[in-house]
Amino acid sequence: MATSLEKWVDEVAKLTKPVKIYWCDGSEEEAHRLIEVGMKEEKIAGEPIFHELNHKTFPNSYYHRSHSTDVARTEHLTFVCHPDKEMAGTNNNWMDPNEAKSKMTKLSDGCMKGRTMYVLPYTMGNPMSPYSKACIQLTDVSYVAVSMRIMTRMSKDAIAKIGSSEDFVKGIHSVGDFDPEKRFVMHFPDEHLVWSIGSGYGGNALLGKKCFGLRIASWLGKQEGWLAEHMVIVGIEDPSGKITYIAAALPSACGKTNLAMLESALPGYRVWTLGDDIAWMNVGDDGRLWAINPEAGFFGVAPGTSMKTNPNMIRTLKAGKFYPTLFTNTALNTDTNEPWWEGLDGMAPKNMTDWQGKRYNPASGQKAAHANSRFTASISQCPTLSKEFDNPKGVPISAVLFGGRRAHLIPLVAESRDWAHGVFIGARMASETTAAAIQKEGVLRRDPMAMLPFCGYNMADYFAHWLSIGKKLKHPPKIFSINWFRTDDDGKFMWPGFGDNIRVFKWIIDRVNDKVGARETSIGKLPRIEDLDLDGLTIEKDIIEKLFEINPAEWEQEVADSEQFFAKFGARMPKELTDQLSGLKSRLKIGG
Ligand code: GTP
Ligand code: SPV
Ligand code: MN
Repeated sequence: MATSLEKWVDEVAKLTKPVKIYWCDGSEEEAHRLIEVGMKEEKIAGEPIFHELNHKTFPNSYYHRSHSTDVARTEHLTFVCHPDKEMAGTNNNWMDPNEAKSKMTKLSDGCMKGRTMYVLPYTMGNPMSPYSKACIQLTDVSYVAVSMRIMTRMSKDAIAKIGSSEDFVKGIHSVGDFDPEKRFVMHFPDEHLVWSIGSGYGGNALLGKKCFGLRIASWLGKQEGWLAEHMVIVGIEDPSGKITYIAAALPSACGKTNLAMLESALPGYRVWTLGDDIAWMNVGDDGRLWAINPEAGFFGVAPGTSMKTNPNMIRTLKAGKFYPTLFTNTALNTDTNEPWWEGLDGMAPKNMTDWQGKRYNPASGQKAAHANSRFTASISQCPTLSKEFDNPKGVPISAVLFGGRRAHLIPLVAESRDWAHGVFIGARMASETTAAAIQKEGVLRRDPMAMLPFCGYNMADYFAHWLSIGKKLKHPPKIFSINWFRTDDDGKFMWPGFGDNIRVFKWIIDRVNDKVGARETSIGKLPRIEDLDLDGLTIEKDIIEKLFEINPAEWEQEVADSEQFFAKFGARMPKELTDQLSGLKSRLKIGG
């Protein structure tokens, strides 16, 4: 008797009509076979899917160029299909599930003709963890199959875990003909199903990541009492050897991967990596918040990554062994056969092709690598990997951080007054948009908890869920806001960032461990300048003061804008957060 899984695979194959169905086992040997197929047989726009890179300098690394329209997430083509539109909220594009199914069925009829359908069994999280989920993704391209092997725990264990059950997470993916007009990413939260067509790009195609790991998981978390968040998880070791775990939400391309493996500028401090993009957080029996990273790899932004900014990522990228490392839409040094991007150490190569494969002319004023070019690498290669990474229970979180790209207003660091005030800070978060999604860059938009594109249900209910989690925690983490991106009058970053961010984390963990005081202000608790460890840093005192400046006119604007943003959620907005807004107004003496 066929299992539910086998029946489902059969049903999708009848619709999509591949020439072959191949069940992956997630082995190293298999990944190499798939890369061979991508180098020799499969094509995108007439080009092979993979090119082998220089294995002397980049062991086991391969280069991939996407279709030219397929370079980032497409938020405008991403839908949440709850039966009830109100459940999806104004933060999501909504489509009736029946309408979405019939649309996708039409678009998928024969979409895998002439191609292989790969069946990818994987778990999000250590299969031994009570928090992990068994999933199956179907896809018709080797690039996605190989990427999923790096990013998840892919193995037949997932099939064993599913057994004859109907309860598994389903992903249907086809690149179709890459037509942006026929590109959709559809979520069916009640069926634990994601259906995506027309794109091979990470967040649109690696369905365990943003689609399941955040949009659908956030909805499961709401129902089951846990949180699925767009957060990095790190352990910060202080000179006494104590490790304090923190989770930090930053919007796309705002510094999570960098933070995840930061090389400390302060002696005696070390950062241990647990995750760089997604945290699933549960209330433990001990009343603390426990986090796991459901992923197993990094899908990171290449531009700006160097030995100077993020040496541990460069080391990770050069450590390909059991897992291949992929580079997508970077430039290619044609003399050395190495990937290249803006911001990499050293001089730009003399001879290179740009991310579209054309000979690069520096006089063109264009960038050689796409601004959202990325690498895909196994977390197992990271030299700062925490020994708790695979712990099925996860790690206990002592501080939660909310940050963004804010040229003005938001101080380098601020501690919230309490949990509800922290949720208010998260709910009010805003950030300048980046190349991670197809959109205009550099526009300030509200992006609560860095989840605006990823919360799979009504954001007002999500805020209420955050507030309710706080009530369940006997020992809630402290909540902070951070901002590395404040600029001066010339538009230059005032804070050096990267490895120097440890100075901020030192203050944060000292606050958590009750080792340092703070000054109360209208917007929260700020460090006393003398408590910040700025040893070895040349930065003028007035710049430091500017990083903490509270500008009344700017705050008045911020409050008015937040009020408008909250109003969009109508009566569903929790009163606790509108009360927080009134409290902030009266502390700032606005409208009083
Ligand atoms: P996603 O993978 O899209 O979720 O992004 P991310 O949040 O992991 O961002 P990432 O760490 O890849 O950083 C994105 C860009 O921000 C890179 O170009 C970095 O060089 C830059 N960046 C990261 N940290 C800092 C910092 O502390 N200061 C400054 N000025 N730039 C930073
Ligand atoms: C992001 O855009 O936040 C990413 C890349 O981390 S993607 O996986 O494409 O969402
Ligand atoms: Mn991300």
